[in-house]
Amino acid sequence: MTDSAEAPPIRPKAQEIRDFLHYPGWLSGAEQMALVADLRAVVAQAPLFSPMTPQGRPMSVRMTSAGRFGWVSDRRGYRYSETHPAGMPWPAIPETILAIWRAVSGTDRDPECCLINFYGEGARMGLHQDRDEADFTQPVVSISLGDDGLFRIGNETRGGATQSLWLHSGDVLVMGGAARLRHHGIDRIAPGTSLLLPQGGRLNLTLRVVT
Ligand code: MD6
Ligand code: FE
Repeated sequence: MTDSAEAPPIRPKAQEIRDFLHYPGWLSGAEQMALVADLRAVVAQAPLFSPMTPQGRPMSVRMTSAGRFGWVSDRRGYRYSETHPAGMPWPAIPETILAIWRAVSGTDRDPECCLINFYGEGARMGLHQDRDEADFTQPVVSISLGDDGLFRIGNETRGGATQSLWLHSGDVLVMGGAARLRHHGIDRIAPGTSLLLPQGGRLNLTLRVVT
């Protein structure tokens, strides 16, 4: 008998866009489904919540985290926290997610935070920099699941020309090197473009070394 194990997926080559590395369709459909199952287990332990902006308005994105640190926001501002707003520590980052980081990050360190963002119809994320981590030589790796999201990339300083790309389910994006402090955000999602999540919407995971 021949080996019945499935062949490993063929990985895409990176496409460089404003110093970001974009891997369109890095994850196979089966891998995306496995990731969603792992994320359900995380969300069962650390429920999604709607963070308040420091201005006191609820964000349109719902969030939770895995790893030593999670990302929280309230009247005290945005910060990393070792506990969920309900008081418990965050669940561990699933091995399936660590494997993606190890394949694309180019660093020996493992991520200390996996931020899970859920975008329902109408949710967006304004242009921002990720600059609350201690070491900007460590990249941020993002994984997109579910509906398409329109990602906008700007510059290190505010303003100037921007460039947009659609992120599809299974795409991986690496923000390292010269891209690490560029502004970026999600203008909108395209509801109904993916069947991965039964209720629709978009999940984005961002993996970071915090300390
Ligand atoms: C999102 N992503 O894709 C929001 N940050 O929903 C981010 O804010 C992000 O995709 C750092 C690096 C890659 C990202
Ligand atoms: Fe970001």
